[in-house]
Parts: sequence; C-alpha cells; structure tokens
Amino acid sequence: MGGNNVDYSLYLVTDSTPAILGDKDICEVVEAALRGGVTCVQYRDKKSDTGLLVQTARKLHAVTQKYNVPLLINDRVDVALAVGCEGVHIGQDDLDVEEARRLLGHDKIIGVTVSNAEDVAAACRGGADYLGIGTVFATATKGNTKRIIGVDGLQRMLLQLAQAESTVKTVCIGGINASNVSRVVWQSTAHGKSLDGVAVVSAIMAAADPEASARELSKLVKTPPAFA
Ligand code: TZP
Ligand code: MG
Repeated sequence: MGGNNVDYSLYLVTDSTPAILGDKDICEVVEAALRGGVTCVQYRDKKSDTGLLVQTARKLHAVTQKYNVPLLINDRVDVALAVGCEGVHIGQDDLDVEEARRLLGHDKIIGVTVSNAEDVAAACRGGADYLGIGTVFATATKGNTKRIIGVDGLQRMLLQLAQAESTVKTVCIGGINASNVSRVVWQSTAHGKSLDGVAVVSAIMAAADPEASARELSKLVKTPPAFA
C-alpha cells in the first residue's frame, strides 16, 4: 500500500485555530517545520469551508512537494482527491477505511486514529497504512479527546500489533513535546512493535520558532536516550 516507504518519524499535524496558529501564515509555519526536519504533514482544519480547505491544501501541497514529504488531509477524502495529495487521515467517526480505500485506490496513504484494541483490529483489517495511536497525554489542542491512553495504553496496542505480526506503521499522538518524546519512544520500543514516529501539533505549530522546535524534536526521535 501507499504508506510503506513513508518516513513517519516526525509527523506534523497542522492547526489553524488562533490559539495555536495565532496570526501566522500556515504555509510559512509548515515550511519552517519542513526545514527543521518534519517528515510527514497532515492538514487538519475542522473549521474552514470546503472551498478554503481545497485552496489551503493546494498551497500546502506545493510546499510539501518541495521537500518530497507527503501531505495527508484530515477527515476529507474528497479534498485529498481534489488536490491530488498523498492521502488522508481518518478517525473513528469518518468514512470506514475500506470505503476510503475504494475511493483513493492503493497508491494513496490512509492513516486511522485508534485508541483501543478493537480500533486497532478494525483499522488493520481494513488495510490502513498507518495507525495514529492516542491520545497519549491530555492535551488542550483537541478538546473532545475521549480517551487518554497513557504510555501504558500505547504499549498495549504495540504489543497487540507485535503479536499479530502486523506490518502496519505506527505513530503516537497527544501531548508529545521535547521533554517527553524520548521517554515515549524509548518506553514504546521496549514493548512489542516499535513506533515509526511521533505526531505533534502544538510542539511545532505553536512554537515561537517552529524550525528550531522541529529540529530539536527530529534529533530527539532519532537519538536513543542515554539510559537506553
Ligand atoms: N488527536 C489526538 S490528540 C490530538 C489529535 C489531533 C492533538 C494533539 O495535539 P498536541 O498539541 O500535539 O498535544
Ligand atoms: Mg476525523
């Protein structure tokens, strides 16, 4: 499937709300993050109408293509198709992964949010390329996070995937920042299948210097901590 050769190690999820983006330009922030080492970008915008989503996604795609990094669209298969970007990220309340696959074909990337064993099994059966496992830690970025799974929950799902000998890729999301990323990656690697990456919103999108923040996170996700 489309997502197997993708580098998910530092996965940026955008946010267009004033609390996080402020009055900055989303394309400039994303480009700074790409210079800093972001390897995958998801355009997540719950507020804009379809016309603006397509317009912004096209601009973001022009930026991500310069860095040879995939652009995925949150929730909206139609927007991904209109823009011709690399795929989508869908949650449990969106289209089924099978339906998204029928619409997008096998060359596009489909990621699915999972927060328990049933979600994991269904997303894998449906042919997801990667799983976004979360919400790891409580976060102000996503107001309606029903399930905080903690590192324990993350480890349980990675163990489930290892036992099923799954080849699906994995990233974790929710409250990840420079002060906890090494611990999360290391603790996860020690149990079951290793994580392929970490996904962050505010640690980069709300940073005073998104390029420097991305560079720091990129270094941390690639370097085993001293105690490992
Ligand atoms: N899905 C689960 S938590 C989350 C999403 C989109 C938001 C994560 O934001 P942050 O700022 O990295 O905690
Ligand atoms: Mg969704």
